[in-house]
Amino acid sequence: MSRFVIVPQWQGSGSSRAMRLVDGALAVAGDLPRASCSIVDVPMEAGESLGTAVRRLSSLLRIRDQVAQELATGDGPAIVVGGDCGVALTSLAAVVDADTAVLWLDAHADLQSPETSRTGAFHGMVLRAILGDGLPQLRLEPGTMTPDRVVLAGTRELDPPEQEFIAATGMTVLSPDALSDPAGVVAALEATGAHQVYIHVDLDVLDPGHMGGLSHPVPFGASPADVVATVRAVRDRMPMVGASLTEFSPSSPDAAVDDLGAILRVIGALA
Ligand SMILES: [Mn+2]
Repeated sequence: MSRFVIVPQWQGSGSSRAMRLVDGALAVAGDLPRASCSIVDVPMEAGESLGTAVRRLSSLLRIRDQVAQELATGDGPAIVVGGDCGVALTSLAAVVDADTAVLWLDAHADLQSPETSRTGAFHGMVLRAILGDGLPQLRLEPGTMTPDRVVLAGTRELDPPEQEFIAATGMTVLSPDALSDPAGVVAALEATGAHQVYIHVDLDVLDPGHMGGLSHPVPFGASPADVVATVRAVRDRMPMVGASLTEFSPSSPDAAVDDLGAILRVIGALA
């Protein structure tokens, strides 16, 4: 799979520096083969919450439709490059079926709901939306993806409502250290009973020592080598139906260059 859909969406982020996600998406695109990239022309305006608890909902819905159209018209599955984590909803929706597991590589669980989120930032709610919770206009149909088919990995910053949701559903959560044992991650995915996988990489799964361009860095993360080895081991064992790579947020073009080596190694494992 070597088709990339670049989505410079910032509207799902809660960061005051969310616009850096636009620079990040375009910096990644600049290092990928031009012929294999389509860049979605996302609106720059913030948009409105439309009376809901999701900030900038109107823009998120518009971008969702644009990305869905691009994924539907292009040739075969794609790797969707954010932008914020919210793009994973549309990316996964295009490929998911009942035999698909999700490997969610992220420092955070992204399991807030509109009721529990303090920021209204959709990128903190996206996995919950994938599980069918949240606004009816911005989620998967309930039952499409279920908690028993999700493996969170590299997770190390959970808010109390997320901890409660995980405890209630029995979702599998693997620490960053677990990524040094790719066979263990593969085993967790096989234990879901699914035979194919969707892989989501939020770059904040990486340790801030390896990745500077993060708006929500969390210490004690994984190394790029462990993430790459994990993705390769998973793909050796089961077909990957789609992927997303998100949240690159460089402070400047020079700073972006420092991170692109690690990012391209991860993309190389996904592609
Ligand atoms: Mn995330």
